[in-house]
Amino acid sequence: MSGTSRPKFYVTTPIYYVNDVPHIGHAYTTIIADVLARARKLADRDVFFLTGTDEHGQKVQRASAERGLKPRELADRVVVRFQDLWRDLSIEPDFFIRTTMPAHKRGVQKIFKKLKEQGDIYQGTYRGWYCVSDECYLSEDVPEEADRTKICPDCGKTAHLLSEKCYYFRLSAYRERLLDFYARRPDFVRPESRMNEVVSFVRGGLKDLVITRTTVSWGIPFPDDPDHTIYVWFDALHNYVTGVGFDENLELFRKYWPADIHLIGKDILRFHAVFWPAFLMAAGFDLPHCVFSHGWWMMGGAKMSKSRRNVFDVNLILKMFGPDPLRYFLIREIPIGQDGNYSDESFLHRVNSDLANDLGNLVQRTLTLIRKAFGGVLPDPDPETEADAKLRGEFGALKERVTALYEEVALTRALEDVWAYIFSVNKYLADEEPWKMIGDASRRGRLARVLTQAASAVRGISHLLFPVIPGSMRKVWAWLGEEKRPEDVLFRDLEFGGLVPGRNIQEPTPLFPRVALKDFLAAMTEPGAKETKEEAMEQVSYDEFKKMDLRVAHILKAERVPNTDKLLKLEVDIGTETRTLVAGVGDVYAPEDLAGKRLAVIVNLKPAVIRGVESKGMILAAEWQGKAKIAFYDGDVPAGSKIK
Ligand code: ME8
Repeated sequence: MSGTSRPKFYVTTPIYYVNDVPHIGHAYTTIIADVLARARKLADRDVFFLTGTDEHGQKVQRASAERGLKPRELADRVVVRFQDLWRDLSIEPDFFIRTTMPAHKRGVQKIFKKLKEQGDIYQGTYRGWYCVSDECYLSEDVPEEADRTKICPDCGKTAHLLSEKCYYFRLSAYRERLLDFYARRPDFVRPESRMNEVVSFVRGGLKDLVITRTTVSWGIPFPDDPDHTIYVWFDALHNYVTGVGFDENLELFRKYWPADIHLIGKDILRFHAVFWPAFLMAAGFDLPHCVFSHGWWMMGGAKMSKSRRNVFDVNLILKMFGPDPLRYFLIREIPIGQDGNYSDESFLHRVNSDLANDLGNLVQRTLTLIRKAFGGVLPDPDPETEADAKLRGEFGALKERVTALYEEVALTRALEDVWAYIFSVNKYLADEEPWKMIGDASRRGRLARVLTQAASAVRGISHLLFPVIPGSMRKVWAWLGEEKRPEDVLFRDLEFGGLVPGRNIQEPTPLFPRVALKDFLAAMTEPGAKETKEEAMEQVSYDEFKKMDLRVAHILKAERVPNTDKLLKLEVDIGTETRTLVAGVGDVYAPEDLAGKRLAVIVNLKPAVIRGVESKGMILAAEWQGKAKIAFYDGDVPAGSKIK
């Protein structure tokens, strides 16, 4: 690829919370970013692609306590799940940032110190509701006699009243500058409809922002006042500057900042399009070029999310199909910006119809014919006829359009255009009927021309599709006897006639497996398949199992943990002593149903403090349809009996 003056392109995804494992929604944003990064590289841009994880805050702190882990331990486990999934989906970021990295923490502290010194930050007290699920302050004003809890209007979970000392960021002072910025840069937020939303929000007036917490210890200490930690969102947003070198690799930072595209889901638009530019203005950084907000993947009419339990196991699809069908489906099915509904039927239709039938068959048919007719080596062809020239000409126009559509982030349309061309090539073959020419010596030159044309089209199509389905398209180039990989050739150097005569064309294997709907539905509806499994199943030795002290326990007393939806505090007799446990089963079992019951408990689990109650052990229960099901012992098994 060419010299040093290539324009840069810096693309980011949100950094994802590590309270839970990744699902299809996270995969969607990250696949779009990967496709853009690959397409820009082929357009000769110097690309930096950043993704990562958001590891601090109350949500992660709480999720780790529920599992009896330290926040860092939970983060270390979950981060691997993200990294593994990205690898399995052929997603190749240039850097994976974790907000627990020391360089990130130092960068954030440096920026906050500067903002404080220059008067953008001041001290105060906050009183209002906070939704931990969204890590978000509710905007409503609080009356004197307020309820302690309130339903969060965004996610429907319970928000709790907070009253704590904090630092504020003077966001209100940035209203005019923001409006002026939006007016100058109407493309700052895309799609356009989202820009309008942002402008009317800011026009409506901006309140100063709470930016520190005193009741959340799992965060970056606020400079010179370590009783406060930085509110997780303002720690997280700064990953976009620290992940690209601020302030420890300034050469890298100067090269790539500002970001060209921050890709996000529409749920977090305000943070990126209002608060983030205000912070950057205050800190004196250049502003990003674009915040691109995409729609939501829904299932059964609701946004897919782990907390709603309407996500399916991405790993199952990967096991059956490899990465490319899912990448293709997510990009092709809905234009970025709109919401889309996932169904197993629509996924499989795209695989069987678009990938296996249209594209897979074209590749298979063309290469197999070349092997059959010429032993895999194309001889010199006859000159082009009008139909041959038309196929070539159409490719030239397609390349112009598709590369422009990649540039505009119109990825669905780029794929639609490539597919229209695939139809043309399939029609060309149907019209020319090369299979009827095999063995006819007088038509050898013509046959060579038709197959050269088809193979050139396959080669070109594979190059244009490379950003979306890289693994399969690399295979096609290798079968065509190309010495280079698609990523080694720039879009502008791609020519229709790039096939060198005399090269050896390989025997293709089926590119995309065709799967029958009933087999796919059966696999997807197996127990557990709809839910992403929490941990990869590792084998354990008997010695490891033996370390767990499992006992029969008798429940003496059960009561709800105040202000929680599903936590119960249980007093249990484990034979040798009475213990207190906290169990997340209160949404299924009422306390009065549990008193007197016998069940299995792991008694040597490290104690954990959950909502202020020390839990010394854990009850065992099955998880079914998102709810706990406890197996009770009937009869009179004594408390303390060993389970092995
Ligand atoms: O919000 N459809 O992290 P998060 C489409 N840590 N995209 C979806 C989706 C769905 N159903 N569900 C999730 C956070 N996403 C913060 C971000 S950035 C400085 C901090 C994607 O783990 C989408 O990109 O809740 C959404 O914005 C993001 O995951 C939210 O991920």
